[in-house]
Amino acid sequence: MAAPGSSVLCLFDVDGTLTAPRQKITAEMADFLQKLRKKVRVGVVGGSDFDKVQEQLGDDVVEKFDYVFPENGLVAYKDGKFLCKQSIQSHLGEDLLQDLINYCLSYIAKIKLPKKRGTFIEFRNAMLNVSPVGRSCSQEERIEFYELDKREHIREKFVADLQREFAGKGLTFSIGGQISFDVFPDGWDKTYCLGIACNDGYKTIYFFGDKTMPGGNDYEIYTDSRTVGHSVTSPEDTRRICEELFFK
Ligand code: M1P
Repeated sequence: MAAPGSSVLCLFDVDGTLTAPRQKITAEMADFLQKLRKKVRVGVVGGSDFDKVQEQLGDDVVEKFDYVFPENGLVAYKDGKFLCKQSIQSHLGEDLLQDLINYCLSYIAKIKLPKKRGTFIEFRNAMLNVSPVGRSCSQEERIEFYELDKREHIREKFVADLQREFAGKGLTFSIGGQISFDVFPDGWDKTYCLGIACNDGYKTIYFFGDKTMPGGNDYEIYTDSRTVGHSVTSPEDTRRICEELFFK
C-alpha cells in the first residue's frame, strides 16, 4: 500500500541503482522498496523501454511503483494505469530519422570489434538505442564489450562523431548502460518525467541514479533544481542511503 498523503516522492533509476545492469531486482531490494513505499511515494525512471523494465522489476511493476517512467518518462504509468506516450518519428520527421539511422548503421559497419551480433539499432517510442556490438549479444559478450569500451571509448567516440555530424539538429546522445547509447530529441532526457510528477504537488522529489556524471543519462535529472539528487554506486548503496534518509 502506497503512502497515500505523502509529500515526498523517491524516483529511482533502474540499471546500477535498483538492479545490476540489465538484471532482475533481488527479492531483498524488492521487499525493501515496498517497505519504503509505506513512508513515501516511489517511482522508477529508466532509459529502457517498458518490456525491459518489466523483465527487471516484474510483470506487476505498475502495481509495485506509484510511477513507472520507461524511456525517460516519454512513456508514463501512474497509479497502475497507462498515462501517455510520445513518438520520436512524429517529433523528428522521417527525413532526419532516416539520416540518423543510415549514419549510425554505416558507422557501425566500419568498426571492427571482437564480436558483433544483431539488433544494432532498437527503435523505441521516444528514442533510438544504438549498440555497436548489437543488443542480441549474450551476457558474456555484453561484459566483453563493456570492458573493451572502458579501455577504447568506442561509444564516446561514436557519440562525439554524431554530435559533430548532427550539430544543430536538436538531438541528444546519452550513454546510460553497458553496450549502447540512447538518441532522442533535446529535452527528452529523464527530466521529462518531472513535468508529470511535479504536477502532483510534492514538497520534495528525491532522485537516485548511478550515471550522474556529465554525459551520463542521469546527469540532467540529478542536477535539476526540482530534485534532490543522490549519486549511488550500486543497489546496496541506494538502499543504504534510503535507510539513512527515511528509517533513522
Ligand atoms: O538504463 C540504462 C540503459 O540500459 C540499457 O543499456 P545497455 O543495454 O547498453 O546496458 C538500455 O536499455 C539503454 O536504453 C538504457 O539507457
